[in-house]
Amino acid sequence: MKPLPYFQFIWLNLFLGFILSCTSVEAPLEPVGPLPNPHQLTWQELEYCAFIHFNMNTFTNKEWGYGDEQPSQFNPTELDTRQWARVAKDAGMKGIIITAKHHDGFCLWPSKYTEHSVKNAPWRGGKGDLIRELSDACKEFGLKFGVYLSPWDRNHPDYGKPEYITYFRNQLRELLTDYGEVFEVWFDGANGGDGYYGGANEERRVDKKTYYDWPTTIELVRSLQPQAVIFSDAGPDIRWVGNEKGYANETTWSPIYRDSVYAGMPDFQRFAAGQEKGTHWVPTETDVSIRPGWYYHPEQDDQVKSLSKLVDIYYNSVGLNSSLLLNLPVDTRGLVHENEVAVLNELAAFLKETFAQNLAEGQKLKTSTTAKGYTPEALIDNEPNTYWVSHSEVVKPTIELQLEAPVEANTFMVQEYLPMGQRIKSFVLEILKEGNWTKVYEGSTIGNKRLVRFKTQTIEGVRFTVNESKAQLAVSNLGLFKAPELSED
Ligand code: FUL
Repeated sequence: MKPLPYFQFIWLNLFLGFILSCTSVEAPLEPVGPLPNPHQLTWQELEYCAFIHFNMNTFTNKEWGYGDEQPSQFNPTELDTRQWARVAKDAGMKGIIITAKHHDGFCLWPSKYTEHSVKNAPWRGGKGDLIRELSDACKEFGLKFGVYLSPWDRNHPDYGKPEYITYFRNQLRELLTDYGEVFEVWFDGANGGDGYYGGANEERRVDKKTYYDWPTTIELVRSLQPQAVIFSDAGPDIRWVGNEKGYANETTWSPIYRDSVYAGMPDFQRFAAGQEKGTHWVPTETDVSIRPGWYYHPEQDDQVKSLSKLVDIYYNSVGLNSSLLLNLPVDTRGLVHENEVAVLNELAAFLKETFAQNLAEGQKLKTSTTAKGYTPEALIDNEPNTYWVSHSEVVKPTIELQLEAPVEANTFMVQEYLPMGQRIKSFVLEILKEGNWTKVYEGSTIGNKRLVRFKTQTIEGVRFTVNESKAQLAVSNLGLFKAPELSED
């Protein structure tokens, strides 16, 4: 059959939409699984958090300590977790995740199960507990608090044997019992290799699939902190984005075939895009450091990422159905360095100015289809829990924003209503300028949030067309914004 000319096709759709909205019998909106659980939904709203790498490596100027370091080397001079929390809060971040123990095995809390911790460090006369100080600071500043506990331990003599798993779980129990509510537990996929291992100085390889018996550890987390989401390559709740550069995939499905993934698997990158037909909801988290290293190195003081780089990362993580976990390498004083503070404040000001005013609010919306009982106004009511639904029969549904007067804009935002599942497979964005429609972007998935940037121009409208979706659309928010211009680096 010959395809219909475009205008006839649009009219046919509008007509069909009209007929359908007049019919009284309509099937209720069915969820398209897999679906997020309530804890994942809460996490999804955070979008932007701080990762803090601060531990023994800060003092040895390394990225990966071998495990033979001495607690006496850990001695920050001005450690102030309230400064970290204030910086994160001012930056617009919603939580902090701290490296309680990195691969070298040194513990930032006085664990009962090892001598390799702050209890034998000169800091605070051996009475310090950094995890306590940080969890208190997070509470004070209204931030969520999360822990990174390295499964690999290059200090522990039992690493590689079953006894180590008991040790690892004992530590996890301490962290998840003694410090109040934890929002995220972070398990690194990097593990196994050479190390000190209590003086053995050898290479220890583990079977990453079986050694850790993850299901039992996951149960332990669930029993101690049921609201916490668990991050690892394999989830179960949040997955790695597949790179440490700050960029999510253009196509990012939150569902994956979770049962075929395990933490530390070598070809994990192929899971970066997720899978349209995946069996479990496991959204991505984009972890990236604000400097080249995860840990503080004085020689990198002038290599802090620029505002325009961070903005690019923000759009390519938060704006690509992911969340941004931006690492701040706390320095040897025990403070977030001034250079970081300066650019984080610039980023906060940029984001505030960009998203303060949704230019779509109060404007007219025309949709090619609206299912009975829903209204397009739900898209611009500033309410995340209301949403608009298209008719299941209408193909290529469109949402058109008709501006009362032309405005300068350069950013478009759209969000799917996640409790009903991720549906959109591909879309086109057009702008109306001097009466003509021009395509500015063609993309794939949406999910939690899609941000599209286009050249700053004065426009009369925007048209969002979904070319392909798993089912009828359930869209919760739509926005048009004008971001301030950025100077190139
Ligand atoms: C990696 C680790 O090996 C790095 O040191 C860092 O902690 C990063 C977040 O994850 O896999």
